[in-house]
Parts: sequence; structure tokens; C-alpha cells
Amino acid sequence: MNLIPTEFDPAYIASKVTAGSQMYSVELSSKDPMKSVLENNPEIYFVPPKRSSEWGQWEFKPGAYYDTTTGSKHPYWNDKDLPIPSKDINRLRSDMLKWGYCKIEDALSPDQVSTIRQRVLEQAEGERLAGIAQKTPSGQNINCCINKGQCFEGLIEQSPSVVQGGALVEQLVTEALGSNWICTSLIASISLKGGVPQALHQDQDIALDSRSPLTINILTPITDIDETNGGTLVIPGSHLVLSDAVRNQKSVDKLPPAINIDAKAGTMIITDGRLLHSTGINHTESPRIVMLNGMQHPLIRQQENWMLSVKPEVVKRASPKLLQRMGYQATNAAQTNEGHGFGASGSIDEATGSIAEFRLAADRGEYLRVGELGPSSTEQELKAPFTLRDVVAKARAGQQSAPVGIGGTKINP
Ligand SMILES: O=C(O)CCC(=O)C(=O)O
Ligand SMILES: [Fe+2]
Repeated sequence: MNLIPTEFDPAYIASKVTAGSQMYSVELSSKDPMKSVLENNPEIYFVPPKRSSEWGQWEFKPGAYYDTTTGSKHPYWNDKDLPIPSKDINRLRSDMLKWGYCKIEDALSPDQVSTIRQRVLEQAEGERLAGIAQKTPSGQNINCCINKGQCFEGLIEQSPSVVQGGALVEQLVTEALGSNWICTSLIASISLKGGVPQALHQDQDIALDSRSPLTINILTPITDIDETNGGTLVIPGSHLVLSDAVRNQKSVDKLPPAINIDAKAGTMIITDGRLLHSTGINHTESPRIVMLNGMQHPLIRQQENWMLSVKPEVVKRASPKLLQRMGYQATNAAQTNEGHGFGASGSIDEATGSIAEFRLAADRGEYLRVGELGPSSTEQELKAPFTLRDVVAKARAGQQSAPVGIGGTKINP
């Protein structure tokens, strides 16, 4: 009889799991840096969301993090040279490094803003009428914008026809994240009167001790924003304070106060993923719209499941750049498809890493995966038109090396 060794018995294993015996328990259970942020800054707390029936009825606590104004009107901040709207790359770089955000002036022209504004407002209304509006504690979000208007495709790929300042924005993002960064999601964040302020948070969910950001968020106000209508709340410089604290295993002490970002519609605000921020309070009757277009290191799992959610016609017409940005280019460590993609770098239009053909085949109902094979497989089974065969043949035909296994150079750290 084949007896399973006792050491593999779940009850036996459980008996060996005692307090203090587990590897990395201290590291994995750490709630830093937010634990000490909350302990040492009582004005920062979670405002419980309200349901529709109680919309607008929440307790505003004077002195809380959201009880604030713009930097130029704030007594603590008004002489501190906070980020200013600029097209000067050096100013933008230094704002980003020092304060954790920068403001690219007129990144969208007034016409470009109005195209997006109209589409967002119509979609928001449509989703409400359809009974599928995605309500948030602050208002309403429109998720997966990629499927909801061609202008959003251009917004994600920073195409000059949709984002006149796209080239400058991309240069800054590349400097912050390294090359071959990808998009995590594109969401319209609508803040409405009566909503509660979002909890202050960091978008970067991992490696909070990192010395450079692994994620950034491109916030694009589509309505002017300020302290009256829920301009995004930020604590300038918190990206450094919090990451330094985690790296040095110290607690975060008293933080400076939050401010509302003020910006004209069409400004693009790049925020470092480690910066503390949240949606502010809209005190006006008009919806406040900010597009949230997060970008990230290509090895981090994306917020939107682009492989499944993007409409077939969008995948079909997507440019190589848009495909790459949505994550349809594999690297050794991410998104290889049946082995196709090993040795690839994740760059745009790289045949050895392109996985879009698999998705397109699936859309046609023709994706044939390689399954169980062996010496007794029939001739027909062995000669089956596996999609992998096709994709690899195309990659080879392009004179590029076929999937070869790990060994390529890493483009990103
Ligand atoms: O709506 C905003 O201003 C910011 C929203 C945000 O930070 C988020 O949803 O992660
Ligand atoms: Fe956020």
C-alpha cells in the first residue's frame, strides 16, 4: 500500500504552525505606513460611505483632512512653491520629485476637453438610465472607458489628436517608471454634491519602500477643479515621507495638511503612486470630472482585466502602441501565452511578445489550444492547427527570433 508520509497530513502541518514559527510573518502582517499615518494624524480617518437614501447626510468634522483649500490659499502652504501648471519639462520634473505631483498645463486643448466631457456626461447618464451606474462614496465612476468611446483610446495612448501634450506627458512617465510601462485602467471619477470625501490612500499597493514610483496616476480634470467642487486632496511631499519611513522601518509622524488641487480642465496632473491623495468634497451642483488613467511598471497586475473586457472591435483596431499599453505584449515574467513571449521585452510591436492574436482567435471562436499530446497521439492530433503554431510562425516570418526562453535582457529594473 502506498502510504502518504505523515508530514504531508494537513492536521500534522497545522500542529506545526505556531505563533512566531512562520517565515516572514512580521513583514507580511505589516500595515505600514498607513498604520502610523492614522495613529499620529487623528484628522485623517475613514468617512463611512452613505447609501442613496442617506446621500448627503454625513458628519463634516472641522479640522479633518478634507476641511481644507487650495495651496495658494492655505496658510501652511501658500509660501512653499508648490507645483504650478507648466509646460517646462525641468519644472515638471522638479515638482514631481519634490512634491510627488506635477501639473502639465494645457495638455488637452479646450476642444479636446469638450469631446471627453460630452462623452463622459452622456455615458454617466446612460449608465444611470440602464440601472448599472457604478456609484462610489463620492459620486459615480465610469469604469472600462476603453469600450465607451474612441476618444478614450487616444487618451490611453496619449495620441496628439486627443492629448496635444501627449509627448511631454509620456516622457515624464517614462522617466518615472522606466520604459514599457503599461496602463492599469481608465476610469472617469465623478464627484457629486452630497458625496463623502474618499479615504486618503496611496495608489501604489505594493513595495511601499520603493525609491522610485512603481505606479503613477495621470489625473485629467475635465471640469475645472478647486476647493469648491472636490479638487483632488493631496498631501504634497508625502510620497517621500511615507516611503522613507517604510524603508527605515520608522513610523510616520505628524504630516503637513492636505490641500485641494486646483487646475483648469485639460491640465494633466501626474501623481507619484506613493503620494497620499483622495477625491475631495463637491460643494457645487455641477458634477466634477477627473479622468484617472493609471500607468505602472509592466510586471504589476493591472486593475482592469483588459484581456477579457476590451470589446473585440477595439482589440481589432487597436494600434500596436495601444495593445502594448493594455498589456498585450508579454515579457519573460508577465502574460506569456502558452509559452509565447519568453525572451520578449514587452515593447511595442515586438512579434515575439505579441499575444493579441490569441485573443483575436478566441473572439472568432477559433482559438485552438495545445492540450494533452504524447507518443500515441494520432497524426491528426499532432498536425492540428494550433493557434500557437500560427503565432510563432508569424513571429519567425518577421525575421525576429522566435520564443527562445529566458535569457533576454531586462529593460525595466
Ligand atoms: O477622484 C479623484 O480626485 C481621485 C480618485 C482616486 O484617487 C482613486 O479613485 O484612486
Ligand atoms: Fe487614488
